[in-house]
Amino acid sequence: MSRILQSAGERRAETHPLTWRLHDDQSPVLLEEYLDTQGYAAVTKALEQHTYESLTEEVKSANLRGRGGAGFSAGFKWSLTMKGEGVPRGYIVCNADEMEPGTFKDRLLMEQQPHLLIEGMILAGIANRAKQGYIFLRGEYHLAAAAIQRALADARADGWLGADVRGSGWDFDIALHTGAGRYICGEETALINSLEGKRANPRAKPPFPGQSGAWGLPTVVNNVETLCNVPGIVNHGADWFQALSGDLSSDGGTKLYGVSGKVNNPGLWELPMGTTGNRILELAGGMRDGLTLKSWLPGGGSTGFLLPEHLELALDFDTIGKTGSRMGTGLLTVVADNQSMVSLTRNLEEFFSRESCGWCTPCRDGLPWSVKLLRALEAGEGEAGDIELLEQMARDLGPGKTFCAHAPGAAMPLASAIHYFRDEFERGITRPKGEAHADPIPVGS
Ligand code: L3W
Repeated sequence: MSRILQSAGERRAETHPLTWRLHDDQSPVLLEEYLDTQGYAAVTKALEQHTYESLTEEVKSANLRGRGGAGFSAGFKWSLTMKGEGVPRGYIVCNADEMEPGTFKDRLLMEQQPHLLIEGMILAGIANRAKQGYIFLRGEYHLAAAAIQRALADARADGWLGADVRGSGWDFDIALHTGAGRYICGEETALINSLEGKRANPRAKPPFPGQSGAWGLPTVVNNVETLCNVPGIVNHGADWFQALSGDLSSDGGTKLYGVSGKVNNPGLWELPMGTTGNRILELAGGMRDGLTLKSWLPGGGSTGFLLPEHLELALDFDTIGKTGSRMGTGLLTVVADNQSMVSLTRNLEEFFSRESCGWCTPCRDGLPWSVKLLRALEAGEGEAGDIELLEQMARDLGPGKTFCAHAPGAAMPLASAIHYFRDEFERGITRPKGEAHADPIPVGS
């Protein structure tokens, strides 16, 4: 389900830069309509009025932070690639391998507004003097693939891609690359390896991709939503982008927030960055009849569980970061009072265990071990010391112990579930063997 729940009448260009063009019937915005609604105006402006450096500077001062989940400054990433005179070099890679559990925002943008993404990539190409862009798309996203292929062909036919873009003397094209269904390909260096035709193992960083990425050349890897924000910034300026979040957040812009789980009205909304969880849950129509919210994940399986009281907080990178969790992708997964935290955590760790590339020992061996312990607790067959062992494992999977953020991401729901709901884990040791517990979550759900 990639449905934006504000109607076309409510969305405006000045306040909903990502979604204002979208149709209520979810059909894609085609080239002609895109051009009629300021489409590709930012590319024309950038080619006529910007240098590589000034374009990067605009994105940097807008404080555009990566919408893939980590929130790293997009402008800073762009400033890593080599600037100045010389032949075009390097690559722009759009990370469209959206596999974060509970996350479905990039699909909406690609299925319904592929030209916005293409325009953002062209702008990134200009700023970083790249000659080629790649969209690394999650393999299951068939509708997005079709929408992107059509948009690429239309943009190429109209001179926005290919040799001598709009008579500028600069060549830039984009290729669509579909993945084969691995979560780890969302990790940027694993993605680059996969793009090169290698096994998707993450690389050690540094060097960061901006220094040495695909085929050893400077490579900018940005998420779909991040790139879709760039045309607005170039058209209207960094101050306009900053002002979109008003007093709600020091991060600029809007955010595609969403909710899944046992709510009345699951979906997506484009809202000012820093909107509270309470407001987002209200838009989702609250919990389904008879259910109470017990916990929630702020933005994917690799974020930490929070409590209902945290819904009062601004949902932005720094504020949620202070709770020990992360905002991640900003798509909330709600947990109702009749759901088991042990089952939910086991389900997530099973996912992370299956998706580990197996390169680093803590991740390869630690994650299956945590699943084994969680399964025992779920079945009421836990033993004294299991919870302490799980806590130790969450620490051993944490930052700095592995090449990439996969294991630290997996450690977040594990550590936070035990921290906030220890009693549920303890019941896995103390309750009579084999006794069922509330609403177990089946494997693979
Ligand atoms: C230059 C520095 N660049 C950091 C860049 C870095 C990257 C970005 C964020 O994983 C989650 C994780 C996984 N100079 C830099 C620098 N950068 N320091 O900033 O880096 P980082 O390390 O904070 O996070 P990450 O490696 O990007 C973040 C999860 O991603 N994941 C899959 C995610 C799926 C989605 C989705 O579906 N939307 O995001 C896979 O690993 O679990 O928690 O660009 O280069 N000093």
